[in-house]
Amino acid sequence: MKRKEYQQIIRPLLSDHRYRHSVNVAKEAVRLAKRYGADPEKAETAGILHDIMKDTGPADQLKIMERAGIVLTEVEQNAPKLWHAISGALYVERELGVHDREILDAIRYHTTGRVGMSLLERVIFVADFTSEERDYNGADGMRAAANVSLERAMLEGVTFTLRDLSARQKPIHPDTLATYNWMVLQSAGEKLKKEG
Ligand code: DGI
Ligand code: FE
Ligand code: FE
Repeated sequence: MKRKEYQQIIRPLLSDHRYRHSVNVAKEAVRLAKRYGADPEKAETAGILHDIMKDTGPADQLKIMERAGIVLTEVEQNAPKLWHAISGALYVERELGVHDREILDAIRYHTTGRVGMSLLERVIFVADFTSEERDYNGADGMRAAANVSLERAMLEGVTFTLRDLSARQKPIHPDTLATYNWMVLQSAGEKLKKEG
């Protein structure tokens, strides 16, 4: 399926704002994919579909996860913002017939990240922070980081998320913490190499 068809599929599922965000993330994902050597076509597909379940109600999302036999951890049960990544990947696989594991994982892990993320997963994770309409405090800093390296931007992004979540005393998913540690340790290792 091509971009136009996917756009038509997500359009009725999303608010105007979320639809525009999805189109922008796809565009930014293609740019990053070309810059860093990921597959631009897969980046476009994953970008356009990454938030497909974002505006679907919690009950319907739970149904999708239940039907797939997914058992949520206690943290996940208490972090409904994480559900759209899980239900989204399932929906894209089961309802849209996308079987490309790389695309499905880029959707599945776009919110928390995870250790050992593939290039495509990194591209979508970062594009979600740097898409055109994003105007949070520090958005331009994130865009600058994304032009240095995907890893730099991931570290900035996950640091931002952890700061925000802990300030609001929200539960933090183990994958979010692990992504942070992974990126911090990698960045420390690089510093040592440079100094060495
Ligand atoms: O769907 P988007 O808004 O484009 O972006 P996203 O999928 O990265 O979702 C961001 C939201 O997810 C934001 O409100 C913070 C939340 N989030 C990310 N990681 C965690 C989390 N929420 C909890 N409780 N725990 C996490 O580890
Ligand atoms: Fe999302
Ligand atoms: Fe998003």
